[in-house]
Formats: sequence, C-alpha cells, structure tokens
Amino acid sequence: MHFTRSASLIAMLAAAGCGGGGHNGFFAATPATPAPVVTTPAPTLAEKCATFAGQALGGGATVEDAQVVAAAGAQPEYCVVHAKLDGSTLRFEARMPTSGWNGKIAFLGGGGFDGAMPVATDPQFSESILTERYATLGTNGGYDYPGARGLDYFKAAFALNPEQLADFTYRSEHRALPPGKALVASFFGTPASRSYFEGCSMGGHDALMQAQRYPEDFDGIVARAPAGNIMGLFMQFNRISKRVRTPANSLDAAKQALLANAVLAQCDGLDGASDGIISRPGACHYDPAPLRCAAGADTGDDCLSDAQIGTVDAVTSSIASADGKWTHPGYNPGAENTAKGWGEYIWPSAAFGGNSVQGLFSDGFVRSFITQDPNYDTLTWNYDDWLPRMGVVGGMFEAFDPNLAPLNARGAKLILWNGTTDSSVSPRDTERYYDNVVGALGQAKADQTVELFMAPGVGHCYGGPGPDKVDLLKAMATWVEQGTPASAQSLVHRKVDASGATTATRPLCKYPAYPRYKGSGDMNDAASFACSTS
Ligand SMILES: [Ca+2]
Repeated sequence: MHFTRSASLIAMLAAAGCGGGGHNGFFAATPATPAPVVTTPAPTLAEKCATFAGQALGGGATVEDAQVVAAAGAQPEYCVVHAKLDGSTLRFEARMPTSGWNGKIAFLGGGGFDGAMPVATDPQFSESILTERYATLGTNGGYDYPGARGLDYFKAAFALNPEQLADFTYRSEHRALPPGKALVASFFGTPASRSYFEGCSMGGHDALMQAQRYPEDFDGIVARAPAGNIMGLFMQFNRISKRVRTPANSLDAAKQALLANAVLAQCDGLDGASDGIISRPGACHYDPAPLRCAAGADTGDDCLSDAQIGTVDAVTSSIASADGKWTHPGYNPGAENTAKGWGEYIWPSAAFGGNSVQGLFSDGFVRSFITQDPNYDTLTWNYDDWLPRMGVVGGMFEAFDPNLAPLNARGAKLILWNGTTDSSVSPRDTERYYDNVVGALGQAKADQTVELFMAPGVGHCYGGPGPDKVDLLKAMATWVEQGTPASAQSLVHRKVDASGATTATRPLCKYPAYPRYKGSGDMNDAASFACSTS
C-alpha cells in the first residue's frame, strides 16, 4: 500500500518539476538545467513493518509474519515480528515501537517451561521497557506449547526431544539474538546502541546463562529470582512435594497460620520494625519444635505433629546429592500461610489433583528431563540413582557458575534480585550465588560487575507483604551508560495498589545489607529505614 502512495507522490513532484523546466527552457542560451531532484519520502516505520513478512534474516532465521499493533495501555504502537530459526522449532518475537525508539534492545527471558513468548507487560518486567520505548526480543524457549496451559503443560514433553531440550536449557536466546539484532537494525536503519537482558524465574535462569556462558551477548543483565541452581531446585521440589502429597504430612490453613505467626513472633522485629515483614531471614534461626503436639501425634490445629514438623524441616533444610555436585539450601521461614509465600509453590491443592506447583514442575523434570519415562513414579525418585543423567542434563541446564571473569573483562554488568519469601527460587540460593561470585572474583572485581538486592517480604518475582516494584532495567542502563552502580542510585522498592498508586517504599539495600527501621517515622516511608548489616 505505501509503495503505491509513494509512487503517486513521485509523479506529482515530477510534473511540477517539468513545469519549472519549461520556463527555463524559454532562454536558448541558458545552460542545461539539472534534472529536478526527486526524493522518495521514506516509508514510516508503521508502513515498513509488513514488508518484513517472509524475509530471510541474518543468522539463519526467516520472518513468519509482521504487522502493526495499535497502542494499548502502557504499550505504545509497535511492529510485531515473528521469526523462526531455520530447520528448528525455536521462534522469536520482536516488538519494535513505530515511533520514539530509544535505540536499545531489551531481551526478555521467559518463564516456567517456556513454550510461549514473554511480553513486557507482565508484572515481573521493568516498566521502562515500555515507557522508554525499547525494542524487545523474546523466544518461545525452543518450542510452542499449543493452546491454553493445562496440567499437561507441566509434563514438559518437549524435553524428550534433544534439540528442544538444548534450546530450552541453554541456547534459545543466544541463537535468536543475531537474527533479532539484524531485524532491529534493518527496521530502524541503524543497529541498537545497547542490548540488555531481563528475566525472572526461568527467565532469571536464562539471564544467568547469558552472564556465564555468553558474556559477549549483552551489555547488562537483570536476573530476578534466577533459577540458576536449577538441578538443586528440582531435587528440592521433588523432596518437598513427595512429603506434602501425603495429607498427614501437610499443614492445613489453620496450621499454616499457627506456624506463620510463631515465625513472625520470633523474627519480624529483628529488623527493628514489627510490620509483618521479615527483613533479616538469615538471623531468624526459627525452630518449630515448640509447636510440637503432645507425643508428636496430630491432636488439632493448635500444634504440629512430628510428620508436619518433618515437612517444615524439609522445606527449610539443605540437601545434596551423593557426589556432592548438586545441592539446595532450602527455603526461608516466613509467609507460610500466604499465596506469595509458601502457598504459591509448596502446599498441595485440590485444583492440582492433590499435587503442589513444586510437584507439578518436578514431576515434569523427573519424567521428561531425567528418567525420560512419561509414566515414571516420581514419588519413588531418588536423584542419587540418576547421577550420570543428572550430569548430562546439568551440563546443559545448570547456570550457577560463579566465574564471571569474562563478563567483568568486557565491562558488562549483572544485577541479581530475589524476594525473601520466594518458595520457588530460594533467596538463599541467590545469596549463595552472589557469595560464590565474590569468592571467585574478589570483592573489588565483583563490585565492578555484579550487585544483589534482596526484597524483604516479597514472593516469587513479585507480590507479598513487602514492597516489590523497582525498575532494575533502568538502574542497569544508568550503571552501564553513566557508570553509577545501582547501589548508588538511591533506589527504593515500591508497593503499589490496584490503581498503580504507591502505598509504601523501602530502600533497596545492596546485599548483605537489609533495610533496618530507624526506630521512628512512618514505616511505609523508605526514609524511616537505613541499610544495615548488623
Ligand atoms: Ca519487620
């Protein structure tokens, strides 16, 4: 359509030029007039969008479709392009604003077992992706999960396919980045000046994979609730879910509240504020023994049986495989009775056939990644019987390598972030990873490259009693482009209500510091807190 319009415009301009030439032609001695300069107006980006359909991109990918999508909410009008890696089921999506592009790429990490394109409007992503008009890229993780996500989604059948397993576990973003960059450069007529990556959960895992295995790919990487210790995570998921699937081992709502209140009574005030937010989980050292029922039997909702205490111990304690290669540190106590605490991943639900979200995910992992038997009885699984296969899968999937020297040498940056009541990606694991990086690089080099911020009272990726919103991509861009580390930007976590209004703020404290109440002032105001390590 736009070519037709341009062509008619050229015809009009040419006609006007001929008229002028006619006047000049009246004087015979006049030197030959140069041909009139006719410029074809460049198509607008919106007009350009559809021309990409069917195009081959550098990097072995072909565009499937391209169309303009009207602005909606925070999302400005954009050109959406879907492309497929040739000979593969790996696909990626680009969303490129049709005006006001900031010249940069934000690559979005997916979530769960992937199978769909991540979108920047999801609440785990930084708001500046849309407000500052990044071009976004994201992949399907190597395969498309068809239709709505039912329980079959968690079976992760794709992992039985070696190519899809490789794409999902470590390489989908790395493969999609070159054609994605080529597409962005072609669309805007200039390459992106910077490329950033942001993801949460499995997207956080992917963020760590980029930082460790492909340090040349991105200028800055934001890893929220990063499931880098993915092998240990699934071992712990299986361990806990095996227990809670036996009803006598699980805690009903009243017992969950009993436990949560006992934990708060011991640990809430350790940060100076009795506000329902445990900001020093590492100092909590909670022991459920005082809640034990008489003789350890289940005698009612005012106590825990030995089996139930065993479950609390399983959730909060560490495990390790016999070869010492795969470990998990357990989860923090706190928020045992809320959806964005232990409720989200740990407790079983009738809606899941008596299974938990941890159980659904780990069943898929055990059956499709490890045993490669869709009917394997996951209640009998013992990781120590599968160490060779754990080694093969972990060699692709684990993203817990603390050697960030290549990232440091490039001058690229990594921001780590985790909620303290996350019951999927353990906050202890993210702290441990940071500590390991400091151990590998030394504090001075680590400080050039990585910072960790814990979000007290925040669950998996967002939500929970604690303030949870912070634009870490903006913080990253400021660090990379202006040299000011995130920890020197006076950042705050915000809690927002349904209308988007801020109802509470807390300072972001660079780990190992936490926000400590000064003893006076509004507990909903960040100014009433100071970052402290004691
Ligand atoms: Ca507190």
